[in-house]
Amino acid sequence: MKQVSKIIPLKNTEITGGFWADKQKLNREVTIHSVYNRFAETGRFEAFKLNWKQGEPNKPHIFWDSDIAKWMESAAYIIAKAPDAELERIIDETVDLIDKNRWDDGYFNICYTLFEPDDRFTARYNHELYCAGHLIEAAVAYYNATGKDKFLKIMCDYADMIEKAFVTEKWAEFDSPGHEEIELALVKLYHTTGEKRYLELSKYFVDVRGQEQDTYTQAHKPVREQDEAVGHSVRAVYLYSGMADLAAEYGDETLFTAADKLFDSMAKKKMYITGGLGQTCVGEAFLGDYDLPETSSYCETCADIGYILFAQRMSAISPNRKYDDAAELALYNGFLCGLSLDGKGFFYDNSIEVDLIGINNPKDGRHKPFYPITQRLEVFDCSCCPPNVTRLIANIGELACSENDNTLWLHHFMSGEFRGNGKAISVETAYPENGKMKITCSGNFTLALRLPVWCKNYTLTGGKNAVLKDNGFIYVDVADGEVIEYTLDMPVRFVQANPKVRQCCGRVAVQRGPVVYCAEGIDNPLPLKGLYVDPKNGAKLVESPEYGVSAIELDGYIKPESDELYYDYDENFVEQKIKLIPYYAYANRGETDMLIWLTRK
Ligand code: FUB
Ligand code: ZN
Repeated sequence: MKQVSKIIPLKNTEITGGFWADKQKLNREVTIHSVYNRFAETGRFEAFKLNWKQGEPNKPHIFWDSDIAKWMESAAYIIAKAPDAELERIIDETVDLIDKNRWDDGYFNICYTLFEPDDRFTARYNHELYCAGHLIEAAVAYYNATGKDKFLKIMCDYADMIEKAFVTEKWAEFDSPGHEEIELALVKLYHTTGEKRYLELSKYFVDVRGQEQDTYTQAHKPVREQDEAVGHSVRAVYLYSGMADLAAEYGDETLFTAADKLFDSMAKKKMYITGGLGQTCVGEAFLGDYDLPETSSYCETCADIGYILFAQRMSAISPNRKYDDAAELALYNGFLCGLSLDGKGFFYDNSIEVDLIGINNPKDGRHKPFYPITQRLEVFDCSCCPPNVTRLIANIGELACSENDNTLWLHHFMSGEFRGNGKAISVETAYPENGKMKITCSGNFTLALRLPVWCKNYTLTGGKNAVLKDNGFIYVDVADGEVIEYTLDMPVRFVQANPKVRQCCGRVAVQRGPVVYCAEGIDNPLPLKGLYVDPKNGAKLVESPEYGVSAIELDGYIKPESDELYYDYDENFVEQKIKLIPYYAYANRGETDMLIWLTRK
């Protein structure tokens, strides 16, 4: 199996305007600093001094290394595009602390150094390799952004120590990591240093997985035999991303085929309409196929981030719109919902339906069902999501394009410059507000444009020999200086779920382009399930600059008032306008009911 294309890296991309430029501006000016402040207040940066004493506040936690690592990675991507002395100072200070407090053999881990120095690599679930992986990713990002290699060398020493502990000297007391992450990180370290041993170490961790009989950490069977996404959702998508990386590097068809099956297991049987992943709070995990509860959804923001990164890898290896369409659903809905419009608040778990009566019903205290939080928070005890959000937004340009010798693929639509080898494109678009794209080409090559499966009509002008291939991309030959006008028709669509999704039977969701819409109680009469929609009535766009895309108004219905609890069915309805907003924008106006799946008249 040969990798068809390679991702165009951040350094060869510029986001120049539109939807994602706005999100990156908010990320750069507000979110990265807000997360820094919360992490400083809670002692996460202080913890790197390794001088916490019993009885002091802010006792370090086993994954604080990774929280700060993801923050540093985010800051590195921001610095790469917009130099920032303050961000650089913070990273350099933290790197100095890592250097000062690491072990002579290269090991670094705050909690083990402080609390269990004799127990390194004895407890599979304690996140040492997860934290090491995120620190490696941060070091790679910082080196690529600044050329500074101190952090990178520190993490190479740590990776070398890990290789000794797990492979050459084998004194570690477990085989595969309890939380996947290091696999994909080691491939990045290999790409940056050219040291093949890091690739081999990543392959070791992927190949050794499967004998622990542990579904929660996807260690229930060898990864090449896995065909269903199970267990903890974030662990899963990080593992699958590592599998994709290794399939590409080794041309391993079996590994790619397994990764493809796992992708389909999520995209076709376990993904919410929002792209959300993880149906249950129990283990932050997947449930069975088509079992998609709404008020108790889990849908951790990190899970969608990992899924988007997994899809990006798969669609570079073997360009196919199925990967990008599913990633786009997660990107514009399940992922983006994790961030408040003001850039300071985050969802850790994301609701698919908010029913405040159900949530606030008096409970006997013995059994209160799980409900996701209804308002975003600025920081959590377990704060993995906030710095994960900042790093994806800061690096969003890398989602756009991949290339090989003669073709450039446009996977995700955003205004920007994307420079490949001997070929480049400049994209101007207001996507996802509309589907119009003006693509100016530099060089003579084949341009491959994704045609989302939701798009039934499109226009394409410019170029020659345009052909839509089975993988859902339109391939068109372009000449230097040529301008391609590519427009996706984006009507409001009413979407139904497979009847096997028992929770959604008889209801419809509303989508426009990649954006899924929802009704909030603040805009509509309650109960929201008492709103009836008729897809035949069409829909009206309502300009809503505060969201970045239009809101939608439907000519809907409600039932006339009645004092009866039950009574004979009738066809009596009262007309009722129904206002819908983008799902990613819900819960920005206070706590209120929210519904995606609307009752069909
Ligand atoms: O365990 C580290 C991170 O914390 C996981 O990826 C998240 O699900 C949260 O549990
Ligand atoms: Zn998270």
